[in-house]
Amino acid sequence: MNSKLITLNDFILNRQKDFPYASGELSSLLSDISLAAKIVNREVNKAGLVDILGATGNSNVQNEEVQKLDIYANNEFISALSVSGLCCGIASEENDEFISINKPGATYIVTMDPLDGSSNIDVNVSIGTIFSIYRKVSIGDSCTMEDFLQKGTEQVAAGYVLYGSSTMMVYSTGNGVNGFTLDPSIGTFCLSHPDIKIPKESKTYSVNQGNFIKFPEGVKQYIKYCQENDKPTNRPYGLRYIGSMVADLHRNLLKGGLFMYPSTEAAPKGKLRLLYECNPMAYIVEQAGGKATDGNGNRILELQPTELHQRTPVFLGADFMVKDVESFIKKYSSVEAV
Ligand code: P6P
Repeated sequence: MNSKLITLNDFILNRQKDFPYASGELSSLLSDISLAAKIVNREVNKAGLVDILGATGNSNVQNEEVQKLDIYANNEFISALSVSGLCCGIASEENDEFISINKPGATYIVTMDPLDGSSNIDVNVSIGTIFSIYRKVSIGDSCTMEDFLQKGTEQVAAGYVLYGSSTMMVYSTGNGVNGFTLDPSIGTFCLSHPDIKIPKESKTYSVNQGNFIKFPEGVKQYIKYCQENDKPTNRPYGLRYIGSMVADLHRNLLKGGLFMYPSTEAAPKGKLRLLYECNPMAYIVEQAGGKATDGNGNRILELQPTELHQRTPVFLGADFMVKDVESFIKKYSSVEAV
């Protein structure tokens, strides 16, 4: 193996030294997640060849059509986390209630979206897995709702797997963000994007422009601002929107920009879920030097969750762009959306 290659497992173990009291359990849990990611990747890569495309004909708690690969991915990550011996509970987008794992002494809980963007599976657009890891805070061996309703600031790790032109795992344990690309020839994630930082020079905004008419007035005015001709501020910005949060966020992380999923009339609290989409992504973005809020000056990571599947408007990416859109939202907050 190339001596320059740093594998994910080597990296995790090397970084463990950053935490003098680390027991190695978090390292082991991250390795278990990466194994499940490789298994899911194998099925994602051949989804067009086996009977795993398409919908199951059922809907999940979000009232979204459940894709066959959603269920496969959910089962794989639940299985990996259950056998790890380190996780005592899982909150998944695919499950109405949290899953309690009877592992006396297990000290972590995980929130996850096992296959985000799954509506794109059948058209071969990049999809992803999003995860957050928290310490168990409740008393006793079994996890309780209290363990899952922790603020995002309490995350001990968060990350995503992007099943795209290559498969990557990007995560942080609070000491910066690092990206690993799966080398299929050796079946190993290798360090490819060390110490990711969001570029300061950002020229892209990412939003479902089709919802424009439903956005709050301040968001509409900000989008118009993005489209104005002003060379000194790199405007007009480019619009990039894939419709898979992991893919859109990953592009912003590497190329800069602002990702927005604002509230709309149809979704007054926004569409994206706090526990397993916005919090992990906000953690990653802040660790990469960016900013993540609900558009009204509230840091995503400081929002107090009250239910497993609650939603929040989300604006995350380059610090100055989040501040800009917030200034427009504040300026027009008294103007009703028209
Ligand atoms: P819309 C995918 O369904 C998802 O949950 C995110 O991955 C993505 O950012 C968003 O919804 C896309 O939603 O309404 O623009 O199709």
